Amino acid sequence: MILLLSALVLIVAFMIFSLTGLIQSKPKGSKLPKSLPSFPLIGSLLSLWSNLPPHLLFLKLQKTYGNIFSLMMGSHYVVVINSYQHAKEVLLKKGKIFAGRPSTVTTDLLSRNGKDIAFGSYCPGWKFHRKLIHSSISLIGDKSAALEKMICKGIGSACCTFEDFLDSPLDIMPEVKRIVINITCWLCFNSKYESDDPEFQEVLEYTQGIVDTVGKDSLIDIFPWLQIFPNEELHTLKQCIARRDNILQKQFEKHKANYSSDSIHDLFDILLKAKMNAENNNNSAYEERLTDDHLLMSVADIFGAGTETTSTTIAWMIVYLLHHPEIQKKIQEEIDSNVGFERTPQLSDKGNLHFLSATISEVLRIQPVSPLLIPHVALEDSSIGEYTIPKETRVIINLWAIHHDEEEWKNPDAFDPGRFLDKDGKYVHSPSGSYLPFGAGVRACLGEMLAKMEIFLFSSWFLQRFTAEVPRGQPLPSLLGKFGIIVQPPKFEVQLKFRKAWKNRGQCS
Ligand code: STR
Repeated sequence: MILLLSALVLIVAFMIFSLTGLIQSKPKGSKLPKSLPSFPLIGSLLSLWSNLPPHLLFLKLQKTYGNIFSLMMGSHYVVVINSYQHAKEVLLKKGKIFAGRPSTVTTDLLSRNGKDIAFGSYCPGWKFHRKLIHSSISLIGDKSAALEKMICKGIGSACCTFEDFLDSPLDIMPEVKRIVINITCWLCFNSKYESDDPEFQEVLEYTQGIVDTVGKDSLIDIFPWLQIFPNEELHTLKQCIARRDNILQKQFEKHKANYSSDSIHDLFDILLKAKMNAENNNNSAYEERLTDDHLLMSVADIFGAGTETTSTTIAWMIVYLLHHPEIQKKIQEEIDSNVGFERTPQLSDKGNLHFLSATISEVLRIQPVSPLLIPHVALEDSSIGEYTIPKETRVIINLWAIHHDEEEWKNPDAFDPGRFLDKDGKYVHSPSGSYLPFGAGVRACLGEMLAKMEIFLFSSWFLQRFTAEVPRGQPLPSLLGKFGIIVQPPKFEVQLKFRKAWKNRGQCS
C-alpha cells in the first residue's frame, strides 16, 4: 500500500515538474528565469488569479520574482520582462529572433490566422508585407501638408460641434473618434463619415466590441478547448468581426471595380497595385502574401489600430488634464504666447510648444495605450541577459513596469510633464531609456508619425479654444483603466468653457 502511494506521489510530482518546465530538457549550464508556481493543465493560473489587471499584477510579482520571470499559461511557457534593458535586447538586439507571434483563438479569428501585420508571425512574406504597408503610409505621410489640412478640417468641425454643447456636460469621445476614424478612412479608402451616418455608428460599436474581447489572455486564449462550451465573449467577437468584414468587403469591391493604375488615391489602391504588379511579374512569393485576405486584414489592422490607439491617448490626456487643471492652464498660456488667437495651431508650431509636447509624452509614459504590447515568440533557441530562452517561448514585455520603473523615473506614479523638459524648459524626447511608448525594432508601431500628428494638433486646437472641467457634482474620472488589448479610461463627461479670446471669433456658423 505504502509503495503504491509513494509511486502515485512520485508520478504526480513528476507530472507537475515536467509540465511546469522545471525539469525541462534544458541544456547543461543553462539558467532559466525564476518561475511562478504552476500545475498540470492549469499552469500558473492560481498565481495569476487576482483583482489587479495583468500589467499591475506582473509589476507586483516583479518584487518577488525579479525583473524577468516565467510562468505557464495553460501549456505555454511564458517569460515576462519588466526592465528596459531586457526589453531592448528582445525588441532591438535580437529583434528578428523574437519577432514571432503566438497563435491564439481570438487573434486568429480577428486576423484570419495571422494574415495581417500586427498578429501575423515573422517570415519573409510578412517582412515584404510590412514593408509595403510602411512605405504606403510614408508615401501618404509625405504629402503631409494635405494630411495636416485633412486632420485640421476634422478637428475644426469637432470643435464646432463642441461649441454647441457649452452649457451641458458632454462626452467628447464620439466626436474625437469621428476625427480619427475619418483620418484613417481618408488614408485607407479616400472617404469619410458624417456623425449621423449609421455606418459610422456601426464602426464605433464593432470596434469597441473587438477591443473588449480580443487578445486579453482570457481563458479561451489560454485553454482553446474551452471553445466547445458556449461563450458569450467569443460570440460577440465573431459578430463584431462579421460586421467589420462586411464594411471592409464593400470598400474593397468598390476599389477593385474603380481601380486604375494611373489614379492611386489611398492605401487600398496602393495594395491593389502591388498585387497586380506581383501577378504581372509572376512573382509567386509576393503573390502568396497579397491574397484578398492579406489585403483586407492589413487594412483592417490599420483601421483598428489607427482609430483606437489615438483616440484612447487623447481620452487619457483629457482625463489627466481634468485631474491637473494647473497643467491645462500652463499649456494654454504656452499656446497663447506662441500661437495667439489670430490663427489656429499648426504642425510647425510644435518646435515652440515644449510644455505641450512634454505633456503628451508624459501621458504616453504614465498610461501606455498597450501596457503589455502584443506578445512576442522566440523563433529559435536564444537568451535574454543571462537566461536561456527555449524556442517557442512567449515573451511578454511589461511596458507598464518599464514606464513606472522607480530607478529610472522619480516618483513614477505622479503625472509630471516636467520630466520631459530640460533645465531651460526645452522638450526632451526621451529623458530615460526606460521609455518605449511605440515599441521598438522590427515590430515597432507603424503609425507613430501619424498618431503624434493627430494628438498634437487635437490638443493644441482644443486647448486654444476650450477649458475642460469636471461637470459640477460629478466625480473626477478614475485613472484606473479598463484592461484589454488596449487600456481605455472609463466613460467620462466634461464641462467645456469657451476661452475668453475665442468668444467673438464666430468661426463656426
Ligand atoms: C482594435 C480594434 C479593431 O477593430 C482592430 C484591431 C486590430 C489592430 C489592433 C487594434 C484592434 C488594437 C491596438 C493594436 C492594433 C495592432 C497594433 C496596436 C493592438 C484590436 C497596438 O499594439 C497598440
